[in-house]
Amino acid sequence: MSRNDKIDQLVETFFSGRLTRRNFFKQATALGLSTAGALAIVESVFNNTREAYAAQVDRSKLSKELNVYNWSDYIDEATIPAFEKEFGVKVNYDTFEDNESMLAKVQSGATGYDVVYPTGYMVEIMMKEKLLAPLNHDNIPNISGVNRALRNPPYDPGMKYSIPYQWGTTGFGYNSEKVKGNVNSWSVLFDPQYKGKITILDDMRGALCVALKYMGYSLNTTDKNELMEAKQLLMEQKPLLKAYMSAPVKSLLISNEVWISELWSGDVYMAMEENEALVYCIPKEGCEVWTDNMCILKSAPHRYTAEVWINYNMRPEVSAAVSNYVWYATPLDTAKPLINKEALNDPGIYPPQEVLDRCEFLVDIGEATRIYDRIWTELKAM
Ligand code: N2P
Repeated sequence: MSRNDKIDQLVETFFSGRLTRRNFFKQATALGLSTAGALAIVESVFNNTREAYAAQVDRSKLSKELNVYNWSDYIDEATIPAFEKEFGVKVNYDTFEDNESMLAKVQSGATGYDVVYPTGYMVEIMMKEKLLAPLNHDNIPNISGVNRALRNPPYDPGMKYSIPYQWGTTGFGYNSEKVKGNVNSWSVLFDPQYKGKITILDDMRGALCVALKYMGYSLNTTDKNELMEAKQLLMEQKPLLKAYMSAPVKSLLISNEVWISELWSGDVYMAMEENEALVYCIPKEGCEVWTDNMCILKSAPHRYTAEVWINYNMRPEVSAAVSNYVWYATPLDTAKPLINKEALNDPGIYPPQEVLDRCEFLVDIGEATRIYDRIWTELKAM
């Protein structure tokens, strides 16, 4: 094989996700390429694919508008304006704070939403409820960039109804100037000396996770006794809490009003940009690891445009810009070369395997949802 063929093969292997960035550069060097040379090749592949993707869109089939329903603080500032400009589609963008309220809104009907962003276990629930439309992969060629480990999630093997958007973990953020000692356990969220300075996610599964993992149980348990123990623990904890609070807690962490918050990795990193004392912790007992996904509702009025939107969001530079802005991890191998080094090398954002091994994905807990619901309602009413 000629050197050029070898380089072609190397680039192809890299873009199919079968090679880490590091090994790509190592092998490129072995083939006599400089780092700059290897980068230039990567960039030219991006440019070619960018043009190819753009050419594939049948503009006559695009709708004038698209209705997107995503988590708050979960997109780059340029994502929407650049899409609107390139395709001439107006994006109506709404946000939510947790899976259950998103589901309730969708179930209430007539939302007009096209694209929604459920977490893995919620994809499973929405599939069972027949709320999602199958995706036409022909219109989403960038799907080839999805990391191999994420292509066949148990809730939707083959990504028939969902495509990973970003992934991360749900540990906690804390203020290292106020919370002293070796902080590495959920136990600080139950420590009376931090009374009034602690928050838990305002989210049924998220709140139960804290107690279940702290006690060494699975965060998917359906065992009544374990759930009652978790409830007891959360009831004892409630007087220590400032509030159950999700995304909005970032401003309280930044102003030092709250010192310890169960929160999603990237949201903690966003707060860290404004307050250097903040640290993100994946507790030693483990926590939730998740993917959030792009899905199209069965009731979507603009299915084709929705697929074009999803494909656009999977362009390497678009996905990487989101990750670089919100500090979550990209599921796309094709986007990884464009991710900030600082983030890529941060074990809080891209945790090593031995840390991920302590974490669990949420799954739909079926009938037991009623027990969770009841516990959550009681806790909130306390
Ligand atoms: C984005 C929140 C991500 C949510 N701000 C966790 N699934």
